[in-house]
Amino acid sequence: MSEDLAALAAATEAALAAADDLRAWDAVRVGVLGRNGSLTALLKGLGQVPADQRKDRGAALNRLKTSLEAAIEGRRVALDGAALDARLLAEKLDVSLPPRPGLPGGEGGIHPISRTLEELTALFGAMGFAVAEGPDIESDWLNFSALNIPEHHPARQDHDTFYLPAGADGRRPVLRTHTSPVQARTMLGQAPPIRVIVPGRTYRADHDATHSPMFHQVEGLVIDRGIHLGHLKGCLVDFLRAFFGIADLPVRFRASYFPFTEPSMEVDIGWSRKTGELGKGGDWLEILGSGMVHPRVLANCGIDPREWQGFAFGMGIERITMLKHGMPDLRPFYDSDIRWLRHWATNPLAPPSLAEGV
Ligand code: 2U9
Repeated sequence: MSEDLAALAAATEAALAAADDLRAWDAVRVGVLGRNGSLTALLKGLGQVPADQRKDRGAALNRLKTSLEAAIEGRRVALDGAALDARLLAEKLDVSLPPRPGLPGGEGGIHPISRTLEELTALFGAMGFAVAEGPDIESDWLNFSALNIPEHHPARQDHDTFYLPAGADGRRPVLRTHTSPVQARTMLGQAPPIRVIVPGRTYRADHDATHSPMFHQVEGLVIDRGIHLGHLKGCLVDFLRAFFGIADLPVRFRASYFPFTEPSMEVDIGWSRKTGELGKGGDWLEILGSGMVHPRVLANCGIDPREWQGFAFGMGIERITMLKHGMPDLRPFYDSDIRWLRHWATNPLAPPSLAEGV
């Protein structure tokens, strides 16, 4: 190799070794291979080389170009690797550490929806209820027909259902409008007695300050011999007083209608419309729906209504959470606003305790 080429090779090697970050490396690359780079200048000068030397000089320049490109790329790979190592070291995170709710900001806190779910599980668990879950996408048979809501029943419109494209059977699956299909699945899958609560996401095409197209419900189902309205009332009064932490909370049962229960009752609790305080004030606030499971629903789900009876109930988890804590608006539940979360999240290291009251 002629002297000037050997000098360029040595100078580039030294400059690359001295470049200890990607910015310095890029300056070397541009200085050699760029439009005004030193190698580019040599290549441009090839035309001035006497004709008898031009072939050898051209070949030598090409070999030099290949080897410089390889050296430059090799240095980039090394610097990239070193930068990644440094970043991994600096951003080291111990994922096995517990959340630190004591830190300012309370990161790692429990979302109020999750907290209410934990409370429901603890309260109903103490009354002997298991938790059942099911899919968000259901057949219209499980979401409606099994529950005594026939094809052209107005309840199918009332629920503002989200339909999915039809499957091979020509029927359109739905995003479940309530968690009731899970109780139907439970009855179809296991013999009574049954005692379950079913918390989960539900979907209705509705959106304002008190409605979200996705919201959470908890429903409950008890099936046994000789179950009657007295069991329903005792269970729900005990639950409401424990959940709201008010031992003498007034509870009122009002006749209503649901296709899947007969008789059906809506349940109100006492509160003050003026102050928003629960438990006193002489006004009534609707809190949940309930009833004795319709014999046709039992039969649809493979249970003989002459032998078994049951009660069921349902409520909105956002709604009972808002009422318990005096939250005015439903939408922040899903906004992931860190200031709202810091205010409402609870300590993961202090789960609900029945002894202390949830
Ligand atoms: C089966 C049999 C009976 C579940 C019930 C209600 C009453 C009810 C609403 C309250 C407010 C839902 O969140 S909400 O819109 N639910 O009023 N739900 S009885 O009854 C069932 C369910 C399944 C097999």
